Amino acid sequence: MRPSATPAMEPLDLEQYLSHHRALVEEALAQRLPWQAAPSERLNAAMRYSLLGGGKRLRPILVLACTEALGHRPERFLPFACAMECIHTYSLIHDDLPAMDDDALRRGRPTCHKQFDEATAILAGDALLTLAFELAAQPIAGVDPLESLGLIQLLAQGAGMGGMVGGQMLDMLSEKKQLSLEELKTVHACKTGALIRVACVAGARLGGGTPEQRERLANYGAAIGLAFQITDDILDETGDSRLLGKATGQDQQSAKATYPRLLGLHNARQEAEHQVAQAISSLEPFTSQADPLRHLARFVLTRTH
Ligand code: GRG
Repeated sequence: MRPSATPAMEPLDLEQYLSHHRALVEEALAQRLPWQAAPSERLNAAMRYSLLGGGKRLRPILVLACTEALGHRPERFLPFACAMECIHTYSLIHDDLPAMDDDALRRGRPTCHKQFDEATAILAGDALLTLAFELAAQPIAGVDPLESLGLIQLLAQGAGMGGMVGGQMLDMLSEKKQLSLEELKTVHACKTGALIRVACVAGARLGGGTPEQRERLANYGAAIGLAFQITDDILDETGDSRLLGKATGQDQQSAKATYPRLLGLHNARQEAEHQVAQAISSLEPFTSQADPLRHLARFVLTRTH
């Protein structure tokens, strides 16, 4: 049966939680990454321009919040969390290129290829993807290196042909096709959902979760991943491009299949709410340490950017 309403949650200042965790991630991205290893100042500048130029930091925060749900302090896990943000940022840089979405604005600023040039943007994306694996391979105190190896594999699967890149290919091929709802769900699950789910599973595994806890956090991640993408489709139709920091109406212009187009705005919103309710119910056996995850699930639905 569909859970119709989300259960009551303890109050939590999500804004404060998000800004604290965003600051942790941003400090780590700016100060702790091996920037001095880049022999090209231009490549370094393009990578930093995109990586340090805003963004919600949702994926790294999910890694950290899942470890916290299992009773850990988050700082130890920052290198892996940063790896997730590097992969996400690379995907945005490449997605904005003329050969893909051809966007001029991202996170409220000129896209990487507009600020630099196309070749530099391609290389900055490539270097961020590679840097992600360097970070994910950093030993973490208290985490078995074999577990880390498994997480590197998980990251590759979520980011690669079976996940985000595969989903992007399906998405591009689908631009001129009528997709069924099931097909659209597959595109979304791969393109956007895979990385969000990986963030949650990685947090569960880094935090030493039991098989049941891992499965529950994986289900949480899959559900909020879908809710996130449906909300993204809705924001493309109804959102404010100034708040979003990118152009809106892109999907309509390209006649792309989206949740609002296939289901109508009202039903698309209901489906996103249903996914959020599912996500929250996946967390049922967790203590109040999982409250940030519960609140984050609602944030995915109500976000304006
Ligand atoms: C180019 C390999 C490759 C993949 C691109 C992520 C992606 C796949 C494309 C981005 C296109 C897009 C707008 C997808 C919708 C969902 C999404 C990933 C939005 C951007 O993520 P946010 O909202 O961005 O987390 P910030 O800027 O907050 O980090």
